Amino acid sequence: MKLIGWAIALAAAGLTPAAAQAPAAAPSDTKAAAAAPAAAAPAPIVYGSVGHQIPTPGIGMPVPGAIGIEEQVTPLGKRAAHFHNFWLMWIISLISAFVLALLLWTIFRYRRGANPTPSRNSHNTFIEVVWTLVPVLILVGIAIPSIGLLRAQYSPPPADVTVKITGHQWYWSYDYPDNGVSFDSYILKEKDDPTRTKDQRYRTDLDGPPLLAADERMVIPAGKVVKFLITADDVIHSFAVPAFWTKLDANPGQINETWVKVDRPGVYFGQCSELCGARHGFMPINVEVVTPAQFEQWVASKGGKMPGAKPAAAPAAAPADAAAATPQPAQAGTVTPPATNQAATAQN
Ligand SMILES: [Cu+2]
Repeated sequence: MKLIGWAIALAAAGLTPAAAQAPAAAPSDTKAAAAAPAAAAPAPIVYGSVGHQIPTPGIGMPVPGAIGIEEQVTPLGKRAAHFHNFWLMWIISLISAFVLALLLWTIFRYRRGANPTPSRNSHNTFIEVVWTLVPVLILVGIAIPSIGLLRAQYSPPPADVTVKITGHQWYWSYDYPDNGVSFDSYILKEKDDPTRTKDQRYRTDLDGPPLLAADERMVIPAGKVVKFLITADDVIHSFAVPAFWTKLDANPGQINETWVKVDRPGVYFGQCSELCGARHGFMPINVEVVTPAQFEQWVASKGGKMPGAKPAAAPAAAPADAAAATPQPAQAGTVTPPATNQAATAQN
């Protein structure tokens, strides 16, 4: 019993036999950590490297004064935008013009001065059949391509990459379950933002437009089918990237699924599109589309692996692999200042 009592006492003090050996190692770790801040100061961002590609003005972002839909970069988006711009807009414009012309004609032709004795007809079978059938035919004509689009949206082809997207108050987190990569993404504050801490990275035009630039971007490969699994861990958010034709609610306890295939590399911006609280307007979405080779490089820089590479990488060899991957030219600059996310969490 005494032994058990001692064991309990040691455990309570955090000095279980295993833990008891730790203090010997801990001080050296602490020293290393103490020495680290000077040596491992936030690495400078290398713009143009993977994860920090420079956005193209006007592409994948809103443009002041512009109207209409953003240029689409996914097959579904192109199809939907074409349907909207060249069918729906024409149909509703013609119907509106036709109804306006009928109204004007009625107002002038049948005014009291021009038509003192009004007709007393209350039925006209032919015209009643026409004004019932024509709208039905128009609606059927619109419904057929609409249903085809919906079907395409909810019938994803087999995914090459899967990204789980979680909305939080007020930031996004991205997990690549097949690659072992996970990170959070916060808005980049302006340089003169009084809530920005001294060491917190601030936005520049190379990151993206104000209120739309994030410290970490979701990176996906071009020309590949990417499945998005969208959820939330607190309240309802909405994952929206206009250039992808993507807007899907992120509901707690539920996973909504959609997919994209982006052929053109670039940086694409979006925002949470569901009122989710005080800082709803400050949780931007940044998606960087890179070549498949750059994507592999990015996954390695995040400490992950490509699914096919799993059997080759034994656990013991993992650090060596990571080290081998590091010296690649673009890697050095892709390290994000470690303080950023934590500081941002405190700020948010
Ligand atoms: Cu939100």
